Amino acid sequence: MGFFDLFKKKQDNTAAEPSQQAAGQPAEQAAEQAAEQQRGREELAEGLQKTKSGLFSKLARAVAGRSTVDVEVLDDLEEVLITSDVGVETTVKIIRSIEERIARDKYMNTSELNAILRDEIASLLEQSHSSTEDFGIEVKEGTPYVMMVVGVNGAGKTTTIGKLAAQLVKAGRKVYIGAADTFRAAAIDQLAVWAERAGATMIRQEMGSDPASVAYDTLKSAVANKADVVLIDTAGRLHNKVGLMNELTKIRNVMAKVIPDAPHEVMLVLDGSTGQNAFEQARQFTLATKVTSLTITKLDGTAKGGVVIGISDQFHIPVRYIGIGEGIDQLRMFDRREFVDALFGEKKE
Ligand SMILES: Nc1nc2c(ncn2[C@@H]2O[C@H](COP(=O)(O)OP(=O)(O)O)[C@@H](O)[C@H]2O)c(=O)[nH]1
Ligand SMILES: [Mg+2]
Repeated sequence: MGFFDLFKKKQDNTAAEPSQQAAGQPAEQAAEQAAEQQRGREELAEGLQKTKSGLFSKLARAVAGRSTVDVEVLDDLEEVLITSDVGVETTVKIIRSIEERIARDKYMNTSELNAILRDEIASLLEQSHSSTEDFGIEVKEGTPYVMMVVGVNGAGKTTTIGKLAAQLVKAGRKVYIGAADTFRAAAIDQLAVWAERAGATMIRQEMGSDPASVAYDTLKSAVANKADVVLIDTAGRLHNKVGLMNELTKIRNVMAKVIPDAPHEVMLVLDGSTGQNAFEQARQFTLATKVTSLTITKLDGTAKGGVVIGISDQFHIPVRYIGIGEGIDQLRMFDRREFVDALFGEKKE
């Protein structure tokens, strides 16, 4: 995407937000936003640096000294993708698609490989936001939008909720957070710290209390206080599948008593640095409950960023957000173009 497109896109967004437009000069503001978006891209590229350099050095090795994409190059490419945690199924899909292209065009130069890979990967990823307003959440006027956040311990649920709440509050939304991970007192306190930093209201009970009861209280309170968004933190104990399924089902059922179509979103948080383990967690959780979106955390400091591609493709669940650091502003709305641009460098037009 060129600078002009960037500019244009931002202007469109501004037009959709009259309150912001009134606050400043539209042209100046658009330029400022374009600059901010550029900073965002740089930060994303920095966050994905390890995945990028891993992938690139492997790709460079795969094509070294070869000019055409032949069977050997494809074999090596397959290995590169698998060792970059893209996953076997998705890798096979990508390779097959490149083979079809070669069969059609008869010949493919290795120098074209990057661009082709970028297109293939982008086409495998689903776009998960229709708008960047409200940090990608479709807030409905009148009823709180309820998101239940699931995932194993340590995946980054609480941190992600805190970061997300901060963005929503920044966008002018009233956010309620339910501390339904009642397993450890420290978990509730940690969430309380995040809620305060974000400027959100947290609803809690004693440690050890029923998570479904906390969720119920949170929704009741959110409705009474006309909140825009409710984020429900949960405990991710994977002691056994049936136990997890029962607990999540119970929370869901109780929420539906307050708001019939809640939860509107069930977001599974996965630690990207765990690579293949994240695939396994996605398998477990999708069996236990209906998962509608994903957040992949800790992509900073890992070379396993390929998991984003494989998990999104294999489970047909869009990636909503990615975590690229522990800081409050280090949660990004996932954008497939931005993601491949960050991995492969911006496309030359
Ligand atoms: N580097 C990095 N660390 C993260 C990210 N997201 C979460 N963490 C860290 O991962 C650890 C576990 O996070 P937490 O939110 O408590 O996980 P939970 O058990 O699923 O609630 C904490 O130390 C977080 O600071 C991220 O995107 N990048
Ligand atoms: Mg937690």
